Amino acid sequence: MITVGSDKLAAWRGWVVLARMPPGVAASILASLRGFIILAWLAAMIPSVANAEDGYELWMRYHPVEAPWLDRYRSVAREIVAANPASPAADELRRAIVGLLGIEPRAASRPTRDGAIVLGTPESSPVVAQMHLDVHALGREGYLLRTVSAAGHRAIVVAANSETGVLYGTFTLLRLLQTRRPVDRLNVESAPHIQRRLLNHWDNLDGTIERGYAGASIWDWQKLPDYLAPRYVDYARACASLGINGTVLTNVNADAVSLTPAYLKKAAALAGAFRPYGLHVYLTPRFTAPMELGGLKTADPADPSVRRWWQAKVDEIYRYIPDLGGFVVKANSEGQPGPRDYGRSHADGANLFAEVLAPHGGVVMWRAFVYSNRQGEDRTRQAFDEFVPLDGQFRDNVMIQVKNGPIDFQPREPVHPLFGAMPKTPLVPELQITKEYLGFATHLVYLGPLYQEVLGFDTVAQGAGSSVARIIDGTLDHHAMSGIAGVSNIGADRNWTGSEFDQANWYAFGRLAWDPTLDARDLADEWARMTFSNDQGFVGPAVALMMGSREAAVDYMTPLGLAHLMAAGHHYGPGAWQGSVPPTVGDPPYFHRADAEGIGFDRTSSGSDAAAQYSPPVAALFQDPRQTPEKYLLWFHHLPWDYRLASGNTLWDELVMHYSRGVAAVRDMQATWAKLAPYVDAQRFAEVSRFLSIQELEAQWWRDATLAYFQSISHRPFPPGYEAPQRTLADYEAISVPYAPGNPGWTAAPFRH
Ligand code: GCW
Repeated sequence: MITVGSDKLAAWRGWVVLARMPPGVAASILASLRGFIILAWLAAMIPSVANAEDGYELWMRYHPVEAPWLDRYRSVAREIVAANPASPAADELRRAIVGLLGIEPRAASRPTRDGAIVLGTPESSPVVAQMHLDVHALGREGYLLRTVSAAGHRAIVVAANSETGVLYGTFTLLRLLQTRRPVDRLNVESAPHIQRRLLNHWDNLDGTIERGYAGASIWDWQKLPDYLAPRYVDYARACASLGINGTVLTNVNADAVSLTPAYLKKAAALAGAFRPYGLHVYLTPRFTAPMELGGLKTADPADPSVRRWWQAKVDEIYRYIPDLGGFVVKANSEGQPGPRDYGRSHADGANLFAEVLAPHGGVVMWRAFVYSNRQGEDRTRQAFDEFVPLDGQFRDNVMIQVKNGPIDFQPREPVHPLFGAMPKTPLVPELQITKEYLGFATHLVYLGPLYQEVLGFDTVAQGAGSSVARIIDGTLDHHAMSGIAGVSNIGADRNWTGSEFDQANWYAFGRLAWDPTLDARDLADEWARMTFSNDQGFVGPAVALMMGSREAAVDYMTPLGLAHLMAAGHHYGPGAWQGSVPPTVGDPPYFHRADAEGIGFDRTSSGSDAAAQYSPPVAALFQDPRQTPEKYLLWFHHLPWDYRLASGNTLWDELVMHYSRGVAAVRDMQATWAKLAPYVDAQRFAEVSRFLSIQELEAQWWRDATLAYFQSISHRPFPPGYEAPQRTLADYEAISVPYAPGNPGWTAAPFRH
């Protein structure tokens, strides 16, 4: 295919437009300098499926607005009144107005005409100060957008208590324009529900990313600190556009080298690039760094020399990065060192860091992702058993970071029983944005519904209405601190996330971090409009496709409460048969427990009793297979193959139906997407199409391989109308994926000096 550079193409289209105009008009346009801007903009106005886009712009895609919105929007965006015209907010607004509306807004120090947009805080902007707006309740990061009369002119004011708040408000105003909402009578106020809204990058210093499917790390450690790639600023813009205010630069499987002066300088350079966007850097200390870097004999948190070492190290870090957010720590988990190695508790370990960070205002996010691989134990129980007794023992600046479910980012899990069980400790939910267990970058799985399911889950910890959202935002237990973390899916791929639609997962995470009560469908709608098209012919089907995609993946991977049936290690593709007999903890057969009688993990009182870790009303539901929601059925119960479900079907038949439905759903997604070609540029359209073909093949692989295996145990026939697997179980078992990405081996993190 011949591709034309987009600027050349734009110029060409401009000439076409010009040639169609009356000669006098064309000449006068060409005569003026502004004419060139108009020309380029007109060029971009012509929709063309040939014009390739590569996804780099994300949802901050300021392409021309169509009539009738254009005139309405132009009339409110003729002038920018900003105390600091070079601020990120003013810069973003200007860039967006030029792109969206094809006009160059005037920069002014006070409104001189109708249609001004005033940006600022009461402190920074005399114009805002004169409006006497009540910004107090907005807090440090909230903002308001209001249509006002200023200096006798009609204006929109974006006001906040900080420049970051102004930036967030500006992005909200832009979202309204990008999604074609009316902006003539604005009255919007918003403040974040959660204070620390973080991306967790699992990026290694060698440029690889654990569970990363979008290429190498975007942090170019080798060129830092002297070279700052422009991409860092675009990253910070994208985060700010959602309200994400923290970024953990490095893998929780930590490398002590990240705390050496050379690397602290690199991290400080990134922090400098992010600072104007309100984005704070966090680091991941390795627990044994005092030994590896400091030459101490121990890393025992009770040892005074260890404390002194950390104190000095943290003081040093803050000299490089005065506004560091704090530490995220993985300890005594999957081979990482930690306080348990010295007979100390997780509270002892967390408090060690908390004590040395406190004078600098830093926090510790201590992960609860600990589990036992001891034979006979239920892996889902351990975090609860280990952490609940520690509730109340953590210092004020410690938060416990808890994965959304008790296993590990499965397509579906019931929420982690720790939510609601540690009322004295602020809990940070950890969601995975990267799709480790969801088909990597080539499966289209919109995670908004998963996040919403988690955040909206009612733990009934303190009576009905004790949702996870209310626990984590601090309102239920009156905590002064709150946070939320998403494991990033960002890499050096041009489109950032390895696929166009995976951008939506970054988007949905960020928006829900700001307000966990938002609706996943609304977020899909916003994202689809901003990223692709506002045409209703596109938006409706695209949103429907996105909204069904997570359930499709659950169906073709792990329906009815099954979990962890992925191939070992890299987690790509099915592997329900993998493991020894009897299965070791962590192997798929350990999780599904299929045998001649039936399938599922008994976590009721007759089994591991993990159901009892939930609050009594919830535990009572999970205890009884008739009351357990079917989506969690085999998570909590081992049931006979002929057990009758609500539908009247047997469990075996229903399993076949779910797997088949998942494949059919992917085919529907393909058919939907095929119809959307007229609305999407060629490059992105083709990529999504090809990825959907891969997904369809792999959904079929998942269905056939998994059912072939379960059938070898259940010995039940496929229900009428349902096709048998395409190949034999032995064929599926023989498939191996030797170099699947993102799987560096998690006991790694060697110390290299
Ligand atoms: O999801 C699992 C991954 C590991 C990861 C670990 C964790 C960073 O398979 O690669 O390690 O969880 O969250 O610590």
